[in-house]
Amino acid sequence: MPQVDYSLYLVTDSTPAILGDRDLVEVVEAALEGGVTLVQYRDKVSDTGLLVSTARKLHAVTKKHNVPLLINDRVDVALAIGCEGVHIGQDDLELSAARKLLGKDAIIGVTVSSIEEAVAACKDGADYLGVGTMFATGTKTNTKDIIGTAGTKSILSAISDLGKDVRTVSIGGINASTLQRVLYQSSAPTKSLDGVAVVSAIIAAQDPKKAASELLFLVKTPPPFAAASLANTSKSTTAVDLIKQVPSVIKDVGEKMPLSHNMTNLVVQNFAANVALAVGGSPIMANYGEEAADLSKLGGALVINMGTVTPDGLLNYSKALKAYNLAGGPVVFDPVGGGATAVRRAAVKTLLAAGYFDVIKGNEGEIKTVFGTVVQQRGVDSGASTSTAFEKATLVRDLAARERNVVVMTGAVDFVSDGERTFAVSNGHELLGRITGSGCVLGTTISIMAAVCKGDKLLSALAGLLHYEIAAEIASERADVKGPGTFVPALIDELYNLQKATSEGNVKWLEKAKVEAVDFS
Ligand code: 3NM
Repeated sequence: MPQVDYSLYLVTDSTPAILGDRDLVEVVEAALEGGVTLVQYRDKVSDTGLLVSTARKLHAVTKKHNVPLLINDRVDVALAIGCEGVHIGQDDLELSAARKLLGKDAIIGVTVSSIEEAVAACKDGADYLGVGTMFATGTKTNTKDIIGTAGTKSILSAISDLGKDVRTVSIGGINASTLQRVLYQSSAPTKSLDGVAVVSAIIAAQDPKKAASELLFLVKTPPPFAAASLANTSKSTTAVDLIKQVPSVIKDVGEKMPLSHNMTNLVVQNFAANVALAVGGSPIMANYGEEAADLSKLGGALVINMGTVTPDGLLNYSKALKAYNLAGGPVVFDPVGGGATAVRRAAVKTLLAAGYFDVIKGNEGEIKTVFGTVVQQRGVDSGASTSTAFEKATLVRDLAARERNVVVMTGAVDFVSDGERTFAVSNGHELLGRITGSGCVLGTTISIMAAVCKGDKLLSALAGLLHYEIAAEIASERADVKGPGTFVPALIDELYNLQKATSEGNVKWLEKAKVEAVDFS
């Protein structure tokens, strides 16, 4: 069988809501001209006679473009027109029967939404899997599970463990704004998606040819937020080497004064703006999502801090997140109090589905919530720790690997990981736990480092942690600091002093860094 290209898989829909009053065959032909690599004719309602005649017309145009045509569900229609294969759902004819009818050369794909279904389909000889549902979609509302990039990644890992060479495409809610992230974040270390399947992003597009060619370009191009990191193939792996690079990050901040766009809670607006300035950034506290398209083009970073989340706020965060993802500007997520209420748990899920976060920073309760563990936080505080250091490090590593980003868990010992490199940082001071917003402004600090250090997001988080926590240590030792009240201005002073000293080449303060690689062996 010739090699099938699964990059951009068009699934048709003939309903007026998607196709409008246009002719399906013409729309598919335009999509083929735009670069669609595989077509599935999916029509759940038409009579067999119409199915066969439409399929025949579609086959004529797909053949012209050397692209295989598959029929959804109906093996009889595929046999009648002699096309290249079928796609079957979990409730359709079983795979072995379809194979018997169509023969070994036919392309047979199966819809799967769990590891069990994926493993069974692979063992039964599927050529490819349609893995979904990625995101909730109006095109098909009776889907079983919304599995997101995390669920997709676990399915890819399971297939790769089987040692079977089965192709995969993701389906559900994939369009120009989600496509690159889907491919990037779903990718497991040993297996990536081969492409994406779309319905409305092409069939409902005003110009299906243009839509297809844009989507195909996006399939072949790394997402803007990952390009620098993917291009950097020589990231340092040891604590010593990373610490050596911290001064250059802080110096860069001093030179570039990157924008730190904060969509943060009511409590810390002023404090966060002061910290941003002291660290060397340029703060803007802009909570209106519409502004993000312009602000995201200024080379800075965004902080989304859901400490005082509202329905309106959530819409604004999602809008801003998408704008920064598109511009390649780093986004730091601070899921404040994420485990405190059902509303916040839902908000975390909504935001994770809305876009890509370069860094997720939170306390133990918050990071557990983002991972999906049900915890009950007491307000925005983490509450008493229930995990060992090793468990925390493992959680941070696993979440970072799942999201393909950097995760920072704050605490007496902080953990930071990009899924491959994991470090424990023992800097900081008890007084940080006695003032409001100390975690929030760490998020702001990290955003500023991230804006100038896109090639190594872990390094940017580490630079932010060390700058902030060592400043806190130095502030706490000052004679004028008598407690939390006097600690706040001293902390702002010392953040400023460390920026200034580092920019002038004095990096002695970094000798205080207590960073250790976590050994998982
Ligand atoms: N199958 P759109 S979701 C046909 O999850 C189909 O198995 C799905 O449409 C599944 O690209 C879906 O417009 C519809 O979101 C996808």
